[in-house]
Amino acid sequence: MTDRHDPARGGPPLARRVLLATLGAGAAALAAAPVLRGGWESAVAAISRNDPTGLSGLLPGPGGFRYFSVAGSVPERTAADYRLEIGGLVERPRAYTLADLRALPQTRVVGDVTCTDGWQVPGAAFSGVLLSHLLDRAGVRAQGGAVRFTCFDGVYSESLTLDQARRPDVLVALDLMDAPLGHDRGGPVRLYVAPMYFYKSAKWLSGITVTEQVVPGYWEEYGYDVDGWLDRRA
Ligand SMILES: Nc1nc2c(c(=O)[nH]1)N[C@H]1C(S)=C(S)[C@@H](COP(=O)(O)O)O[C@H]1N2
Ligand SMILES: [Mo]
Repeated sequence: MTDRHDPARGGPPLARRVLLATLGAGAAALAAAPVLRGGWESAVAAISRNDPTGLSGLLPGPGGFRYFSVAGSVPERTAADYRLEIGGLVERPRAYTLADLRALPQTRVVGDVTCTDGWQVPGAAFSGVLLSHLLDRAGVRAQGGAVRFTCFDGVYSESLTLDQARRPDVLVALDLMDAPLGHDRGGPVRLYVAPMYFYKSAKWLSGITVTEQVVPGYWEEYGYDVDGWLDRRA
């Protein structure tokens, strides 16, 4: 068995999901089936929002998205105080402001957002700077083999191999449906990794570090696939 959470395999019906979300906040949930980890994810999101019923993580938010944060509260960053630091194994480390990022060539990527919990947002349009463009500007050194992402929530992290990071459908996203990303969606800047489960798309992005090898991210420490492909043939 793999650690994938393929919705095509079918999850429990909604009522059971609610129950799992309520009861799943224990170590047993981590050791159990992938479906239970979906419940765990809901439970963490719900607890972090101070909702003991576990229901809020199951309700669709604006545009069909559901709010997830493993951090209890996340500071807001504005155009004045937002910075994205790019460093690690690069020739030219630097910090970008939001205006710097907006001044770079913008790319629009449309994908079907899919969470391992089973919810989907078809045809989500994210726009921003290609990650490959930022990596080229920074100049990846010969030893660089992977990219690690850190977030200003102070908790979440993700990673991609350099090959994955250079795909033309991987964005440092500033807009969703042609409007600036709001705080709940991970704004002002989040990652959008279109070909992978949405847990790869780190919200509140604040750091991009080129490393030698992949460093497993937050959910990957709990058993999620480091390669979060929606479709293995991608
Ligand atoms: N910083 C941060 N990024 C994150 C997460 C998180 O908890 N913290 N959750 C991930 C998961 S599991 C999902 S499904 C999506 C949820 O994004 P949304 O809240 O915009 O729907 O963000 C991903 N990126
Ligand atoms: Mo998720």
